[in-house]
Amino acid sequence: MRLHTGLASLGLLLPLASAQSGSNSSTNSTGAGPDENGLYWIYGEGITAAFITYGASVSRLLIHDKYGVERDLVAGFDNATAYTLDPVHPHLGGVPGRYANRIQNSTFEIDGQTYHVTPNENPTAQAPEGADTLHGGPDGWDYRNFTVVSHTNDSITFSIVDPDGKEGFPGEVVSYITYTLRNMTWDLKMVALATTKKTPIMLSSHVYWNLDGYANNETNTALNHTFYLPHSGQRVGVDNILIPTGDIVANKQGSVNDFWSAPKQIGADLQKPEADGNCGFNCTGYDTCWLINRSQDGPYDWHAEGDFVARLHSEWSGIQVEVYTDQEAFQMYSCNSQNATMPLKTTQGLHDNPDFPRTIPQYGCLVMEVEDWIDAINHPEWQREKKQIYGPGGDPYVLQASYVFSINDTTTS
Ligand SMILES: *C1O[C@H](CO)[C@@H](O)[C@H](O)[C@H]1NC(C)=O
Ligand SMILES: *[C@@H]1O[C@H](CO)[C@@H](O)[C@H](O)[C@H]1NC(C)=O
Ligand SMILES: *[C@@H]1O[C@H](CO)[C@@H](O)[C@H](O)[C@H]1NC(C)=O
Ligand SMILES: *[C@@H]1O[C@H](CO)[C@@H](O)[C@H](O)[C@H]1NC(C)=O
Ligand SMILES: *[C@@H]1O[C@H](CO)[C@@H](O)[C@H](O)[C@H]1NC(C)=O
Ligand SMILES: *[C@@H]1O[C@H](CO)[C@@H](O)[C@H](O)[C@H]1NC(C)=O
Ligand SMILES: *[C@@H]1O[C@H](CO)[C@@H](O)[C@H](O)[C@H]1NC(C)=O
Ligand SMILES: *[C@@H]1O[C@H](CO)[C@@H](O)[C@H](O)[C@H]1NC(C)=O
Ligand SMILES: *[C@@H]1O[C@H](CO)[C@@H](O)[C@H](O)[C@H]1NC(C)=O
Ligand SMILES: *[C@@H]1O[C@H](CO)[C@@H](O)[C@H](O)[C@H]1NC(C)=O
Ligand SMILES: *[C@@H]1O[C@H](CO)[C@@H](O)[C@H](O)[C@H]1NC(C)=O
Ligand SMILES: CC(=O)N[C@H]1CO[C@H](CO)[C@@H](O)[C@@H]1O
Repeated sequence: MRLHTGLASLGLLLPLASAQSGSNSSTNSTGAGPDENGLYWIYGEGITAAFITYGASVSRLLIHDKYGVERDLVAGFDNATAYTLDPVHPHLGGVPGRYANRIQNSTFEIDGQTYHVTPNENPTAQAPEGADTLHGGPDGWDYRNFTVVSHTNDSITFSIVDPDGKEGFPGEVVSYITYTLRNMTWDLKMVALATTKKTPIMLSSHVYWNLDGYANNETNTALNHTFYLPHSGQRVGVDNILIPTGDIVANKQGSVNDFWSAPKQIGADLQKPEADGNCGFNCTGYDTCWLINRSQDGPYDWHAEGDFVARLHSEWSGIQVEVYTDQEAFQMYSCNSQNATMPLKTTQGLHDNPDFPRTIPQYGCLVMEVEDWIDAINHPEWQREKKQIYGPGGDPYVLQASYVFSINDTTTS
């Protein structure tokens, strides 16, 4: 196969050829390989996680709460095969790609040429397959098995080769996803190269969090989680199927979408009329792309301690996570469409409380996605092309993030 020389300059020349064959020869040299459930485990101080090849998804993320009880904070299934068998509950902890979030009318233009990608959301009479493309299409990256190219005690690297024309996207994309654990911290690094043609690339990590490990005995929602977006006074304006209109909207202080002026519980404003329709037609809640404005204070180091872009905290468990990233937008989805059909894992929930069935109810979780400005490929007026369009010989796409966990035992009473 062809050598991807661009990766060498990134210090990323990995045994792609052997990995491509699907063998496990390179996976067990340093790590232990998958367990009987198809999970690849890695370890850091105070944190343990497991991943699966399907979507390069995180399947377990274990942190001890303020009482010392281990909690599994991410939604998913007990074993790797179950993910592929339940198409109704997708995107569980994986990497949406090659273009996360929605593409208006499933089209975009590069250098005067129009491309049509496969639609998969919001079907209408005129567009029976869908009016837009969500998370890279019906066979986006998080519906495919990645290859494990490296697995050690504290780190795992997955790769995917996305062929030219797949889901309608131009050119081949080769990507490496590396997850590493250290002291109470989950580090993510995603690199992608457009090897043959110019193409849009936008990745993210799509985890359904519940900082109580879905085991809160007072409420089974995440509405009492406190959320804070200190750099996000603006958001991307959307229409009633969540397609960006091009307008950048102010989150006025005290409004439903204001999480910048002070931390606020997710449920705090959902009774306000302004919350109705906030996540699309007939939807009350959040599925919002906030912008991250940091450059006003000059150049910044995205991982400077204390300069997180988002913070989520649950008083019940005491578990807090601060999200650091080099990305310039942040999506939060409050699980508005969950409807108590997604089962909890055996590692989660209450096993003896009839009040709380072992499923995820509406508002029972929270998705947090670091990303670039959504659908910027259809908004040249935003001038994001260098962050969205990649081609052979150019810079690689890079996404970095750190999820820093701690125990914050602040109580409001
Ligand atoms: C994986 O490795 C084991 C142990 O070396 C070997 O027995 C097995 O055949 C390998 N499987 C594949 C698919 O190569
Ligand atoms: C793996 O990492 C954990 C956490 O850092 C450590 O406690 C453990 O000793 C390591 N195991 C091996 C085999 O290195
Ligand atoms: C995997 O999980 C599914 C859903 O919980 C279950 O039906 C299936 O039996 C499990 N498979 C294995 C091999 O454990
Ligand atoms: C992906 O891997 C899972 C096991 O981890 C397997 O059940 C499934 O068939 C694989 N899917 C494809 C498309 O290879
Ligand atoms: C949507 O795309 C189709 C071609 O797929 C085109 O005919 C139509 O004009 C587009 N609609 C809008 C609103 O851009
Ligand atoms: C982990 O972080 C905690 C809190 O910041 C610190 O007290 C501890 O020394 C760190 N451990 C290591 C091995 O760095
Ligand atoms: C709820 O859980 C907390 C923390 O584990 C525990 O202290 C408390 O007793 C539980 N309350 C009930 C009613 O079970
Ligand atoms: C939990 O959230 C509900 C709804 O937003 C609110 O009424 C209640 O006061 C909150 N409870 C705590 C302990 O913060
Ligand atoms: C609006 O949502 C509610 C509950 O989510 C549902 O019962 C109702 O049918 C929906 N209405 C329309 C017009 O879709
Ligand atoms: C629950 O949500 C799933 C996924 O959106 C959907 O397929 C299913 O029809 C819904 N079930 C009920 C009972 O509303
Ligand atoms: C702990 O959480 C509370 C409520 O979310 C917040 O006000 C406080 O700043 C947090 N403390 C730290 C050290 O992060
Ligand atoms: C898949 C596989 O072969 N896993 C093995 C990797 O190595 C560890 C430790 O030697 C074994 O326990 C696994 O079975």
